[in-house]
Amino acid sequence: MNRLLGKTALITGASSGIGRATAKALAGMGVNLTLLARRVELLEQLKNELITTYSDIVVEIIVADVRDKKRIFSVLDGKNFDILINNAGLASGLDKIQSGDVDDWEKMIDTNIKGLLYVTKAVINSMIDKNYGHIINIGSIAGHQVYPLGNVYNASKYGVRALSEAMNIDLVGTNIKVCSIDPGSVETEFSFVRFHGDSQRASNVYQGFTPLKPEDIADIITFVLNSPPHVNIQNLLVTPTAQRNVYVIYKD
Ligand code: NDP
Ligand code: 8X3
Repeated sequence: MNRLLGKTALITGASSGIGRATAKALAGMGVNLTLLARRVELLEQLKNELITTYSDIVVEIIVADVRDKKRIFSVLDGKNFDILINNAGLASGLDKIQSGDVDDWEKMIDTNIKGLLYVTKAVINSMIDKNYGHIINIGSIAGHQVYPLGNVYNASKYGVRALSEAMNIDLVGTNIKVCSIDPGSVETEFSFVRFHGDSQRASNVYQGFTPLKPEDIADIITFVLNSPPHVNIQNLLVTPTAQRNVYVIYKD
């Protein structure tokens, strides 16, 4: 049964990776989409692809940085969504605290935590008004276990998991559901961004095992969103079969 036909969804970080794959999956379910990210060309390319393939949906793009509080509240003012996918996020650097770059820390905290909060705050009250909505926060296995050099990224994703739990408590008594989907290793631009554009170092991360594909997470997001109204899936930890926790990855 398709419970998503005709719904409206805002996806942050829709220009690549998990967000892009989720846009495609939800378009296939007949969901009208608002795609938000900073890279306009990638958003336009995706929009064109989606409206060519699925003539029955409406696709809008919003070019914005989730860290820009003023712009986020202004571009989302008056908008009304059934679904919010808080996916925009990044790791920047992999260092000890004593050698870490403060600019990297700010990027991660401002995007992964504060950006998620701004976007949520901007749309949650219209969900409450109509007593309907589903919020998916993309956390990480890094929000379940700290790993060497992960420090601030770990903290940001522990924060996302805490906020998902908190939102569920705050929304008790409403029909709005909240789920934190926490992936292990997914092959996207994530490591390229973490290593500041070092493509060799990024591709090494995924050597010797089969990582998750962004489409795997998009399928899971679609399943969670399509659950019956009385079912609230609150947290899913999803790893490649070769990965059993943040440290234990079987590599050939
Ligand atoms: P990608 O780098 O492929 O995608 C990240 C997306 O976030 C891009 O669309 C990027 O768009 C957007 N984004 C980043 N910063 C901002 C910002 N300041 N404002 C608006 N959009 C922004 O990586 P993934 O698809 O892997 O990452 C998606 C989420 O999944 C992240 O939250 C990440 O932490 C999480 N995750 C990833 C895992 C992995 O192994 N890949 C594992 C666990 C969690 P643009 O640059 O155009 O703004
Ligand atoms: C991304 C997965 O293990 O690189 O959140 O932190 S990990």
